[in-house]
Amino acid sequence: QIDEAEVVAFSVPSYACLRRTTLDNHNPVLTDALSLLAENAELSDEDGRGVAFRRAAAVLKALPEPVTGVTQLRGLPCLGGHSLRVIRDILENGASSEVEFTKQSERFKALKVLTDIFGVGAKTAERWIRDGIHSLHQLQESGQTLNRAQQAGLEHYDDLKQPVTKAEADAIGEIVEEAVVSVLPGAQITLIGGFRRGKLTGHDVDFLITHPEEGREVGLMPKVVSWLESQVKLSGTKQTENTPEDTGHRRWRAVRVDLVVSPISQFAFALLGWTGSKLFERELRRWAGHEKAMSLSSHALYDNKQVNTLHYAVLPKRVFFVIVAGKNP
Ligand code: DGT
Ligand code: MG
Repeated sequence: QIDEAEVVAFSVPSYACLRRTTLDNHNPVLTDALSLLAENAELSDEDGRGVAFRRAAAVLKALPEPVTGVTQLRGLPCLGGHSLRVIRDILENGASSEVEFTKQSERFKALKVLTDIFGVGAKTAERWIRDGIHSLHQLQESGQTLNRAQQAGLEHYDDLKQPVTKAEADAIGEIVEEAVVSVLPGAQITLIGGFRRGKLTGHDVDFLITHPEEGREVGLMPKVVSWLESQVKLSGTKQTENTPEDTGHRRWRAVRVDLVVSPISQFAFALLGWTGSKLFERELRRWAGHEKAMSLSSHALYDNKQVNTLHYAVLPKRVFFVIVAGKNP
């Protein structure tokens, strides 16, 4: 039994955006468990619980060493009774019964499989599950009508489930850059999302597009999309066009791409707002609002006491798609 006085106690700011957090953390078993419960809550339309588990996981991610006992967590923010129960369970028994139960549950497994299809959200998956659809096979057999995104998602399911590497993100960056400068010379693209935070893999590749001259970016997105459609086939059949020697790492594969266009006057806010993580952005906005009486969005930052000084100029322009791409053979 460890003497309580010898136990390291931690201290972290309560707003996640005020903490320094590294890519790797010292408590992956605990943070994975809490993240799984967060995911389950989000997929079950329980966003409040989802955020609570995300916040708890984020606090553990910020700790400088592994947690060995719950007494070390005394006084830490964002650790509610439920999260603490899960943590204690893991520290004392090696696993959390709730996490293990969730992982094994048919409902969670079905929600995961179905929402892993590009274009399928929690609501749609929920409806399908109510209709007895729990697997891709059952979905295909069911005769459910799928929209275009979902059809592409199903067609490229295995590809899209594979994490995107930084090398692939860079290769896609070159294609997107070519598209963007072809339709608007002088336009600039910036890698955003997880890769901008230094992650080595991601579930998609996110880019922010702007032009140094305000207004030139208007109408850009449909042109970029048509260029890509004509040049790389957004959900085409490039795989079958591989020559026999062009297999292996150079084969074509589908990757999720998320493009955001911003006028240069909003670029800084868009860059900050789309770099993530989702929890970081949420906390930054909460901190701005509660502590600074200011409103932060991906478009602007304004002082709540002088609301009239700044207006939202335009609505966000954003498009998601699946790009079937690789290095040109
Ligand atoms: P990933 O792709 O799984 O490696 O991780 P991230 O962090 O790249 O996440 P992703 O791609 O879903 O989103 C990139 C960032 O963009 C995210 O961290 C916050 C922001 N973001 C995502 N979805 C939305 C949205 O619907 N609205 C706004 N304003 N921002 C969003
Ligand atoms: Mg991303």
